[in-house]
Amino acid sequence: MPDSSTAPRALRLGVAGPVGTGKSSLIATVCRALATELRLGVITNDIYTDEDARFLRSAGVLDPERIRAVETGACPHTAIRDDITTNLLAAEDLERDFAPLDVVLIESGGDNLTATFSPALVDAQIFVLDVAGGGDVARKGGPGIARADLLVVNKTDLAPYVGVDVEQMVTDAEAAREGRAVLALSRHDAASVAALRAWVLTMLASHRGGTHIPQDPGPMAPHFHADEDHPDGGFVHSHEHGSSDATPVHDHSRTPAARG
Ligand SMILES: Nc1nc2c(ncn2[C@@H]2O[C@H](COP(=O)(O)OP(=O)(O)OP(=O)(O)O)[C@@H](O)[C@H]2O)c(=O)[nH]1
Ligand SMILES: [Mg+2]
Repeated sequence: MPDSSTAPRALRLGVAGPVGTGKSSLIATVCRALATELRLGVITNDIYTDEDARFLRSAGVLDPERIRAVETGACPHTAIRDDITTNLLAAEDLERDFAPLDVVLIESGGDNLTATFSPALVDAQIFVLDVAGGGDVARKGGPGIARADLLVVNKTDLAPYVGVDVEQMVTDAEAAREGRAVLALSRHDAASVAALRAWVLTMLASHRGGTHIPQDPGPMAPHFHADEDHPDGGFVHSHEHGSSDATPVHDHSRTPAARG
């Protein structure tokens, strides 16, 4: 591994995916696998609480002070894609307070299939699905499934209980991703944890070597936000990005409730 003292800054690695697919657990697994050889930090994003940060602190996988919570107060993608200021400041604070860090893992609040990180916030991103969400999810597409740097099909140990064919799910995911990496993972399967660890180390080496170029998985589709303060009870909200770090354009056009 190259000397990290010459690295410009830590690799910022985003972890996104639907609610409950195992993002916090994956981060705990990465910390457990790498905390003795790498200097790590973690930032969690929750809408209303610091639940994920508390879970990770209690998992005892990292010095609790290296785990910081950002309370987004809004739907999670807002803070990881549209206005990344709070997360960027949290990452910079963490990197300064514990300099030098090798990797900062940033967990998105659990959202739906559409939320991805801005490449202005993270250098690389993992999108997490789980078998319990159904074997067909990998075929449903979306920017994270199609173009995250790594797609994880998580909780493979549960596959027999939910009637999912993991191999088929991985094959479907690979087809949706045009050859980008897919990893079937279970925290109970040591070989899969070793593969995840190896992927992180390879990404870190590419980041340090300057050969990894952060990719934008793409914008999300216009979608509905429930908002009880709004007279119509909700609004449609679209995100248009001319470039990765351009000022986002928001279209909060009022509309009767229609789920997206
Ligand atoms: N069987 C099994 N359960 C897992 C695995 N990974 C995570 N879980 C469980 O899945 C549930 C959700 O895990 P979390 O890590 O909290 O998921 P998350 O994506 O961070 O959830 P949110 O932050 O709320 O969106 C917990 O009960 C975990 O114990 C796994 O590999 N196998
Ligand atoms: Mg979590």
